Amino acid sequence: MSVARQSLMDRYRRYLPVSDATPSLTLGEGSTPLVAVPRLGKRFGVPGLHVKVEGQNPTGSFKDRGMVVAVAKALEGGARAIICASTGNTSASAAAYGAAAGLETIVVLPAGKIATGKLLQALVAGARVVAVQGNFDAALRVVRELAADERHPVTLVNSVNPFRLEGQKTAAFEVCDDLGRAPDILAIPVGNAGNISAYWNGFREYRAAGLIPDLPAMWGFQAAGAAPIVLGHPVAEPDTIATAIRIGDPASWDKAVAARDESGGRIEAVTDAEIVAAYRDLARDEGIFCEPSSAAGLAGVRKLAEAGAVPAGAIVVCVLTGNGLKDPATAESVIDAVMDAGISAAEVQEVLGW
Ligand code: AN7
Repeated sequence: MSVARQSLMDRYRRYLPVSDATPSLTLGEGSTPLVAVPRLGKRFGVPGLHVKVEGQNPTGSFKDRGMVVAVAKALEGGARAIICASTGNTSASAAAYGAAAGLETIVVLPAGKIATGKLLQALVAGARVVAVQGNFDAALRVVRELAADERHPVTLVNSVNPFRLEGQKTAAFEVCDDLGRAPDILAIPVGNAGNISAYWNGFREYRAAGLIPDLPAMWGFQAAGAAPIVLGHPVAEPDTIATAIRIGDPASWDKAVAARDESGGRIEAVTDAEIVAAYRDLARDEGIFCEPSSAAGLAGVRKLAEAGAVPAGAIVVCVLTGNGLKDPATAESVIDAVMDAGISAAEVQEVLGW
């Protein structure tokens, strides 16, 4: 357990459903950097562009914020085991916090559609991993059914567990604490739609507490091949390179629509090509390596800025939900080849064209 750094549950204790009866638990989650990205902002025509680097959480995604609360509450309630469906990051986080809490962890994944790093994280942490022949939506139906079976008591830690969204709302608090205000626009990828809902809750709570005067417009972005909220109906066979958000029937659909409408925001689609371009430009302009799904918000802001929809001078925060190291296969598709050379300086100079 990290001791020098304030844990997420301690930092925002007064806003969280934790009490003295809640076991303390932390792997060092939260307090992630908000980074100004002026070079990318110039490229997009958005000088006030910032990114919230959630890939710096302990398991490399924002999921740790909600998982620490959900697992601590599961422990408080006497649980022995946790279960989730996942496109990858939830399972990596559940496996890590489950291990730290001494709980058995079971994860159910869509076969063949999980980025390598995420799968390895779950397995190394000792989770039992089951791959099913179906997509995330089918896997979520399976774990809901399993969690309802009283013969095998197990706590469901998908974002339908309300403690998950409680923990995740702390990212909105941090954005406000760092900026001294809310951004004008908060741009975020949308998959199961829990995170956009959690951020909206966080901003509203901070305003109710008198800590910020204004709320941001919430801009959510789905991948074009997995855009049920944009289309207005579930997608039976979602398909995108951004496997983390390959979800056709989001559990928090209504909450995301409410966040959009109450904030005067929008939920739109971006293509895989737009996602990959933003992912690559972020790394090359700013040195920040996010996972492809995480770049959906950036891709959306770029597209809407080109359409003239970003007001001049706006402070825009894009949430980078996960770390690029999780998905080496997509990285390989955008990189230049390694240059081979002999061992002498002259031979290295030759391939460098010096
Ligand atoms: C990097 O891990 O759904 O809209 O099972 O991993 O709250 O679902 C992951 C989702 C964005 C979408 N970015 O967030 C899972 C899972 C990354 C993600 C999302 C996910 P939600």
